[in-house]
Amino acid sequence: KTRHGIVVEHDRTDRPAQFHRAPSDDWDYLVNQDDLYQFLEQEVPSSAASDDYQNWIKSDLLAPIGQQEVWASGVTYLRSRDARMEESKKAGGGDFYDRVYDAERPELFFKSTATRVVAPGDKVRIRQDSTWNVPEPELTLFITSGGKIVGYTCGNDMSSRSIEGENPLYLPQAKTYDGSAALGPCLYVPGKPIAADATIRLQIMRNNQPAFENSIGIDQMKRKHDELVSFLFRECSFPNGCYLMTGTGIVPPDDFTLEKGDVVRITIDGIGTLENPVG
Ligand code: DO4
Ligand code: MG
Repeated sequence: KTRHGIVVEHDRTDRPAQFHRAPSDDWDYLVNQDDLYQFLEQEVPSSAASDDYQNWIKSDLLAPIGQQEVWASGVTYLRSRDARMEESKKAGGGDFYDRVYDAERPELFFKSTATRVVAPGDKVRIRQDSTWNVPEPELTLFITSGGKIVGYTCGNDMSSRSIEGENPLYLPQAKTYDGSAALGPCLYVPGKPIAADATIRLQIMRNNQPAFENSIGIDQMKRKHDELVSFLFRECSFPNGCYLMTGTGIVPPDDFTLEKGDVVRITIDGIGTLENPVG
């Protein structure tokens, strides 16, 4: 794979949303601009747009990441709080999740370096020492080093529920391992906040049949995007900008676990579909 993808949602009726290959080889420099939308409007000619978005996604798109760190927020939707209280019951836990849902300070954790992030079409992984695994479909913000949200992508926060449920102190092992994150298919740059009524859809295919599917509106999230970003940037700087997954509102039922060969599809309005087989 050789190229990064960008979808620019032009705010003009004569120029609808368009997919472009990144107009520069220096991804970190390109995306870390507070006026990224204006830059793309001026610098990327309409004629450079590609109609062949779906084929690009299948064949040649890198994850939309250079040297950025990937962080994640947790327990930002009621469904996530309830699922985690349930899974940690045997460990005598649960109360943490209830409290963090209502606390002023959100849960933020370091999710991944770029090297562990999987591109569209490539395999995400489940841990061999984990018995209960799920994908977490999450709207993911791209934030510049100046703290401005300039883009969005689909994120998969692959998680081991058995390891996390055993003890909350195992969270980094449940969340961070090779192939535990996927981002893509592109960086979506709308020039304004993503539509408040955007929907996240998760579909898990097994033997070409849907094994689980569900959807949720991003308006069901407890926290505001700016609120999460302001906590993340309190005592951390990000010279190349960073990604922040905003938490999952979709958790499959407790008897569901991912299997090798499943295909995870995460679709968010405006951004497109991030599809990854499970390896
Ligand atoms: O509290 C553990 C992780 C939460 C999380 O990843 C989520 O809510 O999406
Ligand atoms: Mg998550």
